[in-house]
Amino acid sequence: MGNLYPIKQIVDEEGKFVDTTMKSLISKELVEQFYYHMLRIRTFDRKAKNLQRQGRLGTYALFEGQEAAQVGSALSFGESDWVFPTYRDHGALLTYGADMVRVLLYWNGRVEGNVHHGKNIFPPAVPIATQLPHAAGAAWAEKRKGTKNAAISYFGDGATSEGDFHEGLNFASVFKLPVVFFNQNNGYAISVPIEKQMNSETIAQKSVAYGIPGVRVDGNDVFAVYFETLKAFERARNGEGPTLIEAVTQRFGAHTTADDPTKYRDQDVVEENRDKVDPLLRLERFMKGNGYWDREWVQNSLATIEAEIEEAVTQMEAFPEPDVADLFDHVFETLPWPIAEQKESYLQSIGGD
Ligand SMILES: Cc1ncc(C[n+]2csc(CCOP(=O)(O)OP(=O)(O)O)c2C)c(N)n1
Repeated sequence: MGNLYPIKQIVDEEGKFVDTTMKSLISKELVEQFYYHMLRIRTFDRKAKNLQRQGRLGTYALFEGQEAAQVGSALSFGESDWVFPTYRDHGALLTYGADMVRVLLYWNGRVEGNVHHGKNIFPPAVPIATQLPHAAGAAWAEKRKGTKNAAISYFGDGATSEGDFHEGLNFASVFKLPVVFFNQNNGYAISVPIEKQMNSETIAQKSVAYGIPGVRVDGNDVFAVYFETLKAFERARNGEGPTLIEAVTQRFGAHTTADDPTKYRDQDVVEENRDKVDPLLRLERFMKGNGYWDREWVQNSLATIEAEIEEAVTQMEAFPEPDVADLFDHVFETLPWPIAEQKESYLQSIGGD
C-alpha cells in the first residue's frame, strides 16, 4: 500500500518556501514569535538537563529536536482550551503560558508543579496514552455545555500501541468531540524504534479506522505544524469533530536523563543529520533568507530568556520545603488507623511532632 499521507511542509530543510498558500499570513511578528519560543524552550531544556546532572533537579524528560512541534502546536491554542500533555510536552506548556517555576518544581517531584493558575493544563500523563480518553472527556463536557472550547492531547508514537489511544479516538469520533489528537512521532518509544512498534506506514493513517481526518506534517517545520493545528482547532470549534495530527520529528537526546541512547541509537548518525533536521536551524535559515534575521534581536532575546530561566531556578530552589505529612494526607478524608499509626511512627522517627 502506498503512503496515503505524504508529509505536509510549508518551509523545507533549507528554509525555503515549498508551499506559499499561507504566505500572506506569515508576518515578521509571527516568525519572531516562533523563533523566540523555540529558543526559549531549547534554552530551558538544556538548563534543566544541566541542573539534573548537578543534582539540583530529579529525572528529567528532554525534548530537544521537538521544539517546532511543541511551539507550533501550542501557539494555536485558545485561552480556555484544555491541554493534556505527556511528560515530554513542557515545551508546549511553557509556550502556552505555564508557570516556569512550577514546571521546574514538577521535575523536582513537587505536587505544586502540577498547577498552572489560570490555564486549563492537566498534570503530565506518565502512564502512556491515558490522557487521550481524558481529553475526549473534557471535550465532551465542553460540547455538552455548548461552549466553543476544545481540548488537545499530546502523545508519542509508542502511545498508539495502547488501548487508550483507540478508546480515545473512537469515543471522540462517535460523539464528534472538539478535540485535537496531536502525535509527536519522534521515532522511538524509549529504545524501541517505530519499525518495531507497528507495521502501519504512518500514524496519520490510523485516523481512517475511526472515520476522522488525519494529517501528517513535518514536525520540524513550525509553519506546517502551526497552520495544521490551527485548522484542527477550527474544525473542533465548528462542531466538525476530532482530528489526528502526526508531526514527524526527532528527539536528539536521551528518552530521559535516566536513559543511555548510545545503547540503541548511533549517535554519529544523529549528529550527522542534525544540520538537516534541527527545527531551530531551519527557522534561522528561513529568517536569513527572508530578511527577518536581526542579530541584535536574537542576542537580546537570548539574554532575556537566560535571565528569566535563572530567576525561575532561583525561585524553584527557594520554594518552601514539602511537609512530610503530605505523604499520608490527602487520600482519605479521615485517616484509617493503620495509616494514622504509620504517620505517627514515621514523624516520630524523623523527630517531628
Ligand atoms: C502504560 C505504560 N506502559 C509503559 C510505560 C513505560 N514508558 C515510559 S515512556 C515509554 C515510551 C513512550 O514512548 P512514546 O509514546 O513514543 O513517547 P515518547 O517518550 O517518545 O515521547 C514507556 C513504554 C508507561 N509509562 N506507561
